[in-house]
Amino acid sequence: ILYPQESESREVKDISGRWRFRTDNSSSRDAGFTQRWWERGLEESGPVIDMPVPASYNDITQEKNIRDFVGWVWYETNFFLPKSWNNANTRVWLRVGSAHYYSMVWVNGVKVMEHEGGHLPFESDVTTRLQYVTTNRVTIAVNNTLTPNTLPPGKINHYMGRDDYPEGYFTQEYQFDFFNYAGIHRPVKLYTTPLVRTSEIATTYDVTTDHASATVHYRRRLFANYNVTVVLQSANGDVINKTTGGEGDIIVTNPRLWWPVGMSEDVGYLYTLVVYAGVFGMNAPTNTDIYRLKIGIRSVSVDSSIKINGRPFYVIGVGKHEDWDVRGKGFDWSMVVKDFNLLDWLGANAFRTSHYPYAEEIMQMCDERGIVVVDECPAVGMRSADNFVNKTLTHHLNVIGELVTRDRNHPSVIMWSVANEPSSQLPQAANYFKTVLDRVRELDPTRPATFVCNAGYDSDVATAFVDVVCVNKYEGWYDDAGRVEVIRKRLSYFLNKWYEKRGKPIIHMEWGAGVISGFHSDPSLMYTEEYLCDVMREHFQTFDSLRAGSNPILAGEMIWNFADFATAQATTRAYGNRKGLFTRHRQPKSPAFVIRERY
Ligand code: BDP
Repeated sequence: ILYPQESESREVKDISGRWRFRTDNSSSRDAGFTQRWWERGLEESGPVIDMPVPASYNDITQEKNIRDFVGWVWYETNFFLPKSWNNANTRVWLRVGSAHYYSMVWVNGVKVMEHEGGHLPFESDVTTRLQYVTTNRVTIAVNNTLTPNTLPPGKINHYMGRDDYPEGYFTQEYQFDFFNYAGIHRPVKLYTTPLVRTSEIATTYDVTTDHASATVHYRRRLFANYNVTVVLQSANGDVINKTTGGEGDIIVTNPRLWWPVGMSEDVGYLYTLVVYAGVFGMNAPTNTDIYRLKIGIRSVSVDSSIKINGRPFYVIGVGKHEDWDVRGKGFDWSMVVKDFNLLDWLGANAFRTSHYPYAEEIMQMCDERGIVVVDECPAVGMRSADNFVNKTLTHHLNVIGELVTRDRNHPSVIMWSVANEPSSQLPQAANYFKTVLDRVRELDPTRPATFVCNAGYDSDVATAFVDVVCVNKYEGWYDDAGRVEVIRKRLSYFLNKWYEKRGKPIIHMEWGAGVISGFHSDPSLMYTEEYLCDVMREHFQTFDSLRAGSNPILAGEMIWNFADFATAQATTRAYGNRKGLFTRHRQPKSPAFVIRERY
């Protein structure tokens, strides 16, 4: 599923904007289906309100019922199509960048697709469903309900038979620490291709140890009778080399390698692979499909450290969220570019897409700006035994397939993370994670794979199958709260224990402390800006002692979190999670300056 892109053979029409919207408030939440709202149109079947797309719907209105809604919500819009699209050699695709969590889509009253999972794109060929003499209608129903077998998982609590609760009352419970924002989160687009088109491209690279030469291996989904030409161009459009065929190699002598920030002056160099696909034969349509894929040539390996292009790479990064005020998890260019500018200001060289795949546009910016990514599946909050069952596993494997297919060509992605903080001490976690990690390596043998662990080094049973041990620990916060003086000793003991256990490089993936911007005290107290600064200085001492020397065990550090973010309401969360270096409005707290100094 390639990112929709314009070319000589393709046009893109973004139909995001102001859509009509309604929550299904019926007690069974199925009025939309029994009354077939997609047939008559939303306005014909009840009241509608304005809803921006892309955006989470939760914080757009003044209604608590909409913010906290659980169940089906309905979106609808109309669009016209250019007459030029109406010809026998053009296919039109409808593509949703992502919608959380379960989606059904109708075009002009006919169902065209269904998709499970809140963070990855889905598309369908809608050519035969479209009208050119009048307007078209697209209807998207989205359900945010989380169950023990969704990713992330959750549970619906019914209060049936309880005289002390309102009749029919139920709640959505989940064990992950961010608000379950929902709706159409990424742009909805229509795009055209010729009948023959490139639908998938997979690239991998080999770089010689002296960096004098590289081979780009490419594989395009191949059907019979295709005539494929592949041209590799430099960033300024010079032809480097070309070849033909649906699968093959392109040799690059003296390649300009892709480097992350901090490793070279030459950051984020991208080539373009131009893929031309046409059809042989007498009645073949004349036009050729042209798709341009940006690629970066680099290698990733793991031995005693993580290596990019054969050189040790030390991660200095942040955990992030797609989280902004008003729009929730809705894609917004201003927020995205602002965040990259702040990453640059910090000097960070990496982030993890905690705890779900981020927008494709964000991945593209990482490629260009040389920001390394640990690309994570939405498997967060797997805290109970009923999550580790076949039904979840089947979906997990699907998500891995969709994620690898979407992101495998991004040079910025250096590692896959299949989960965050699962209960990896449960006996069934061993086989579960062996299966998902095997799958990700089978689909992509060129990158290391991991999951992020917070089970004890003495109880975890699943990190045996990871390439890099990634651990979360909040020394001075959840552990030894308020006792900064023990951090150095305790952290160093902890990381050494992990190294003894697995003998693999470690990334300290999450650490930090809650800070309410504007709270101050000296000596520091928890929740003040000074407190996190103190916690940081202690961590840095330990980090430096473990990354130096002849046998460094630490491959990186990622502070939690880049910015404050929304969570479910809880007694431990004062208006969301406050561990951000920046406020939710992207203003720095004092610890941000300490990190900037270090990074
Ligand atoms: C970790 C989770 C992360 C939370 C963080 C916290 O991985 O999602 O936000 O703790 O509590 O357990 O701040």
